[in-house]
Amino acid sequence: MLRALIFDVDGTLADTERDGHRVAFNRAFAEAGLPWHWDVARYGKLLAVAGGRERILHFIESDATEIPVAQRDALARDLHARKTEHYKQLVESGEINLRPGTARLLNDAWAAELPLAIATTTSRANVDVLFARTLPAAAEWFEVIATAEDAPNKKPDPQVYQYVLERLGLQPDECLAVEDSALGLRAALAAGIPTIATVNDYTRDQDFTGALVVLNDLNGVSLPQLHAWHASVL
Ligand code: XBP
Ligand code: MG
Repeated sequence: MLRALIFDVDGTLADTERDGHRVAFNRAFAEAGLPWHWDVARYGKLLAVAGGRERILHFIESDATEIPVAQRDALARDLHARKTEHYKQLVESGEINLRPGTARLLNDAWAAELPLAIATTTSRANVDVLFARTLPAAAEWFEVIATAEDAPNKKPDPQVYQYVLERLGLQPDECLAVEDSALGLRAALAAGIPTIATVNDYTRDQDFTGALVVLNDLNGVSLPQLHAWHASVL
């Protein structure tokens, strides 16, 4: 029986990466006087590393080896904190919208009293500002909002999903996860949660083996359809 829906945020509920997080990283680099710039294609490759701070560290290790090893952690932490401020400003200025079908599906689940949760790798501040700007009612819709602060081991580690399951008090097979990326899918599956994929331009060609279904977006997806997909694995 399906007792809860667990949503990823970045790439799933909203297209946040190309015009949100990527731009915010570049603003933080420019502000710090660094000559780094992540274009759309390069950022797509960098998304293989989950977590913004981890992504910056990975970039330093490959492209900025002149930064002394002893300074890298602190630099990545500082840049990431500034990046979060730039991201919040971008969202507040209306640059980021929800993806098709997401608001309606969340609303339907809320109306049907099907519990909702969030399992994301991003920081809590980013989730709060996104909901405040795009879906003000949403803050009270989610029984659990689990973010980087709750689960430091980033996807594909299942930690954030395990945290959500514990907080919901549910078994993995009583839930359905909704993810946009292979990393997210692997995290949810590693926690034992049946998962549907809703892809975007960055993730379309990734390996979604194990997903119940792979969709272009959530437009037209109904609650009965979600129940049917979930029932198909049991
Ligand atoms: C999202 C991430 C995050 C964002 C940037 O993955 O990996 O790192 O790209 O946000 P998922 P932060 O959608 O699988 O949760 O800079 O706050 O990490
Ligand atoms: Mg995602």
